[in-house]
Amino acid sequence: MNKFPEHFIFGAATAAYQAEGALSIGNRGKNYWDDYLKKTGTFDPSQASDFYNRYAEDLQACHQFGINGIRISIAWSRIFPSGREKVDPIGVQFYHRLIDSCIKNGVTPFVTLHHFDTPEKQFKDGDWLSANMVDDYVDFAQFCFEEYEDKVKHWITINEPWSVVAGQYIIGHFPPNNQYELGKAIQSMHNMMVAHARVVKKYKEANYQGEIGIVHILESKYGITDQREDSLSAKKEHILANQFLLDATFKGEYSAETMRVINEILSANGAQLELKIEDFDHLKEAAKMIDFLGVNYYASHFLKGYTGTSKIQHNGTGEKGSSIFALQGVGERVTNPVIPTTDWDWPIYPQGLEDMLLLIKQNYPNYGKIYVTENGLGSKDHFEAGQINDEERIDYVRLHLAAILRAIDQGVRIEGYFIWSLMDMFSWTNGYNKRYGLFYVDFDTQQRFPKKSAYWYQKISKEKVLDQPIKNETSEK
Ligand code: BGP
Repeated sequence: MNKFPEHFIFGAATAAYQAEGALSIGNRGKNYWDDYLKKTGTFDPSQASDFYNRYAEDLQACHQFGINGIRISIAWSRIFPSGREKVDPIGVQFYHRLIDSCIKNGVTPFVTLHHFDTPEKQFKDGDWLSANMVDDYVDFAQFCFEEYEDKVKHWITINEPWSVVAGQYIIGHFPPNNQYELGKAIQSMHNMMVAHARVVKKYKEANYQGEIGIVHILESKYGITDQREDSLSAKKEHILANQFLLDATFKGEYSAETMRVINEILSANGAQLELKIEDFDHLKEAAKMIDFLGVNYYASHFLKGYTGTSKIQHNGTGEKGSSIFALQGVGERVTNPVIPTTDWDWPIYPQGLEDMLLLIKQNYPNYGKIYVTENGLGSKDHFEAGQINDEERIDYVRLHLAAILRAIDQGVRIEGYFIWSLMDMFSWTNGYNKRYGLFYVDFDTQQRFPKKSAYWYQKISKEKVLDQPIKNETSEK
């Protein structure tokens, strides 16, 4: 079937720090990126896409282009400049105006409470490794529920715990820029899941009339060959990056297999994990209450057995072929010669999305429902006489929407898709030349231009039918 369900959301995604700019407006407090980016001088986030001032225009464009859902995030340090206690009414009012504008334009807001932007104070106190941080985050979430409950009916607790810890403690391109600290990464993921669970409980126990979920980045992992050591590496990376988090989200505990592999990874890296009994009380209760899972999907990975020490090189420039990713006690990501990659070395493999959606249905039958909350193509995009012919983005999105339709046909409950991103934005570790938007942003003037993909998406959203068959290469054989 090429047809989407009647009430399917054709959305687009943003995140506060990547879109808003306006970093010195009101009493906004810093988050952990501000000083780091200033000090390293890598990229300047101060303008981003100026969404703070231009949201009304962007939401009108959503309305015009049939985009009926948007992911936004609330910047914690705009509400609580020091992360706790004292509220800045200027920040609070900004999000009222933004949310009102979504509603006025018929664009359902999905609001994320933490999108990579811990306030500076909590970051300095240890970020997700600190118990105080978790308490402060729960208070912030509760404040937002009380403040915006009559307008926001879809809440996301945390965006991509795996990416946070991979960036902070494994790859080292997010502050505090630690590398290969697998122990801290796993501990931090666990603590984020407990924080998530406490927030889900607060929301559901207060009986708010809306739904709440979490967003995980879920990339499928395959052995590059059928050899045992390659499939084992794929399995290990899957357990580390996907299964650990899915178990916490929907089982409220880690399965015996998860714990066995996590312990193997920890011991290969000379690290340990501290799990408290009461953590599992929270996780178990929240697993029964959660309403939906947000799946972010860009790529899958092909793994080869690896016995060396960790070595990682991040491709933040778009120089194809420059990435390295090998983890001690896990495996090495390698290029699959028959799978295309982006200039940033991300394998383009829509089948991996279908496989992941089916895995969720199979292994976590209480998942409720799924929104694909991010998917899109980062590319350099050429602006020629006011036109951006981003055919490759259209192809990318079409293939991933086809994978979603195939999963729906096989019984997975998927209720929406949010393209990353609505307009071109600031990319945390790639700056401004990695563009994802349906709308091109001229970062000198902040003028917006619809790309060819925006017109294509408009048509799909209107007709609710994909314009090509949904079969994949494998099923055609
Ligand atoms: C996701 C994040 C987004 C966004 C996107 C693209 O992991 O949730 O915030 O940045 O990836 O990533 P990048 O900008 O690194 O290409």
